[in-house]
Amino acid sequence: MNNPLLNLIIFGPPGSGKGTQAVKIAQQFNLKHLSTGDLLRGQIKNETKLGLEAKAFMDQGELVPDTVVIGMIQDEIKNRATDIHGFIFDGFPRTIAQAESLDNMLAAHNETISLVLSLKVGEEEIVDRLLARGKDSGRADDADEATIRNRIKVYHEKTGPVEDYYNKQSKVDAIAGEGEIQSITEALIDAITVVV
Ligand code: B4P
Repeated sequence: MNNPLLNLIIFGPPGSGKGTQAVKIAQQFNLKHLSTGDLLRGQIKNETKLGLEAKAFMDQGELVPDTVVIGMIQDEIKNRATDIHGFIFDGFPRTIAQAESLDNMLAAHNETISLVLSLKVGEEEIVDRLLARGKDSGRADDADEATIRNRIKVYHEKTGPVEDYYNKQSKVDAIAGEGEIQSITEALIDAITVVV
């Protein structure tokens, strides 16, 4: 029998370091890094219909409709390479509906979420980081403080409950997300090593 895949979720508010850390974790454990933010920005860059639809939501700091992101993730799971050891989901799921869909998609492949790594970062630190990134990222959603604060509000309203959803399954490990990027990576690797 094949070993079960290692399926991780890196979770946290915007700017908590999800993307930054997911790249390193994916490399360390040979996982496929799936960032819905990156996938959506790719669609915008290629000026697809989906990208045009998503851009209006993203620029305002609002969530893109569930059906759009769920469809994207479904395709990625279906077309996965055979030599990966699992997935690290970054920026997904962001709503309870997305979390339920992800559980169902994985169950269809006899898979499950192994661990949710929840990065804890204070609100003012997040605002500082995103404003700093906005100086050269060209991202409209990082460009002004009002949009960044709206993203944080949307996070509390719609995405925060996703942590409770996985807490009920005893799958969440909270990790301090402030400080040196490398020490946070090491704390994440230690937490993952417990479940591998
Ligand atoms: P994302 O691309 O997921 O945007 P993000 O939350 O800002 O990314 P992330 O949290 O990974 O950034 P990071 O901390 O690494 O989403 C963008 C938008 O897409 C959403 O608002 C939404 O509209 C849409 N979207 C995406 N997924 C969706 C979904 N599932 N459903 C609906 N809509 C969806 O980086 C932040 C900055 O902090 C960087 O500059 C980094 O260098 C810095 N940083 C990281 N760690 C640090 C540390 N320890 N110390 C100092 N700085 C650090």
